Amino acid sequence: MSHSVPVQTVATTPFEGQRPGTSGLRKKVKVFAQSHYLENFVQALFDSLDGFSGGTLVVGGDGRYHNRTAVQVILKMAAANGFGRVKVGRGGILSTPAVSCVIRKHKAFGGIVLSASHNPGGPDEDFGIKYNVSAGGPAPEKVTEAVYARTQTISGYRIVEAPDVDLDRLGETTLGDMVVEVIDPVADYAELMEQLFDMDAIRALFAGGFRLCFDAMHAVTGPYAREILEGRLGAAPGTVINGTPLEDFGGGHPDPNLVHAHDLVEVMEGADAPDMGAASDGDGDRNMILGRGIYVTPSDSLAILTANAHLAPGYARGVAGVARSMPTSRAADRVAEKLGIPAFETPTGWKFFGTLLDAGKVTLCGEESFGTGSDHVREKDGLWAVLLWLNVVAKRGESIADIVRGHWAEYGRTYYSRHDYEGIDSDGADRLMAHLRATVPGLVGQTVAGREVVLGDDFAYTDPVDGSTAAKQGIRIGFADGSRIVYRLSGTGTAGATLRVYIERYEPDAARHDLDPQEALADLIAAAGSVADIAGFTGREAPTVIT
Ligand code: VG1
Ligand code: CO
Repeated sequence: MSHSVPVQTVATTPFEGQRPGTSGLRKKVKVFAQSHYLENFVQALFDSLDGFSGGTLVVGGDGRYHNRTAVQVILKMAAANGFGRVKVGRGGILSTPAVSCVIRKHKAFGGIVLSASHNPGGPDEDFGIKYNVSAGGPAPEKVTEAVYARTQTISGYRIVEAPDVDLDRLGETTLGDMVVEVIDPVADYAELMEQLFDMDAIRALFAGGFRLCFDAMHAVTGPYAREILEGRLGAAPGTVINGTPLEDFGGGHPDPNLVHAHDLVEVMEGADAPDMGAASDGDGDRNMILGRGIYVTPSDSLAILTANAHLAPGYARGVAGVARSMPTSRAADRVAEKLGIPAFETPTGWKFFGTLLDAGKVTLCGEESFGTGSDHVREKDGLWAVLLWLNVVAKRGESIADIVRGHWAEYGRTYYSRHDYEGIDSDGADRLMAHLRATVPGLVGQTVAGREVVLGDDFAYTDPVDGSTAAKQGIRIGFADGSRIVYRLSGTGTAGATLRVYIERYEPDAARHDLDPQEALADLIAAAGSVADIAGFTGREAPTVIT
């Protein structure tokens, strides 16, 4: 049954700067709202893909301002370009891990995620678009570079002339020859979670009085967390706070860290704090884990989950290998060594984990930026990490603090911190990186911060599965005692530049596991500032955000 709707080819001219960064194309809403801007990018994407005619596309976003408008455009362009079906989340909502899950489960050709993740939302804030391939993961660089190249030569895009689709009613309608299926955004994802975790054990944990506070930060995870935690697992009503997705995330910055998740931090620091605190970001792929009186760094979380994943039914067979992004601390490497499994170090961004996951070389992956995930999907997954922690706590019968301290006692503690200098001048940032590129290799053999420098380079990566390469992925300074300083510029910002400085130090002595990380790292932090002359190049005396 086909309803003929006119397909229009609209003439257009290229926009500059449509190059996807660490995780898709992110710009201010005002940029995306210009006529033809989104359309050009979407057409460039479709022009760069082969063989989707009649295939299925998954579409959803984090619900931020402009989400619904963009979904309607994409539906009409997908119909005009020959997709057979689009599965779109009700209200245009799908978390990033849910998109990955739906693509995989329904063998879709690919998916489009509308999100700028942890960046604020609203008319004056950020928007973003990202393409995921049929395995469910972010498109690799060869795809994103082809899309970018196409945006520079584009002269027209295809779109059907039709009224908007009702995104709020579940079920199927047609747009020309294409079926639009509005799906429950939570159902497929929740079913997958039930297959991975010991739901009975977690239910018993909650029934026994264990209390969790989950801060959805007014972003996409609210409906998922309510359904799974309060609905299926019996956590007390009110466990999920800020659980309704808002277009502007309540004016906040939906980034689950100690600075931005202030509502959660207040609960955890208050009298009668719950046993566990957790938060997720704008699009639901990040997580922060807190215990009573303890903050679990994302790097430690990856290491601890690697050591304990076998306690969850989905990972009972063990972990094949673990991968972390380069700036993520080496805590997971020490677990891998003990387990006798491989550990991989990849550039920043989830797209670099895809080949390793597809090849079965790794089961768990993580990034220091509050990202943890596994081979269940091809994205990092915030709620998944919370559920795995709950599963581990339920099985071990220990508090989060005891689990973390026990881990440190067994493997040593890796003190870790990231210092961000946000919104700095791009030229200064580029000059700082050029200065480091020129001088850091010469530090090898010298003493910095009382330690011998054994490594000084700009990280370059060759994918062990497909041989693809990525250069200039961050300046590394490695010391003989295992300490590291890493510098890189953010690839997700929309204004100016952000310098990220990552600092870590390994401390095997359990008698010294109780230091404040900023104190434990003080000499390395000072060295990081002087080696890069951060004050000189950026004009900043202190970072804007410390995590
Ligand atoms: C940041 C993080 C990186 C993460 C990326 C996308 O990138 O550092 O680890 O993969 O955000 O996460 P950058 O280039 O700004 O450092 V999300 O939750 O924004 O999709
Ligand atoms: Co995110």
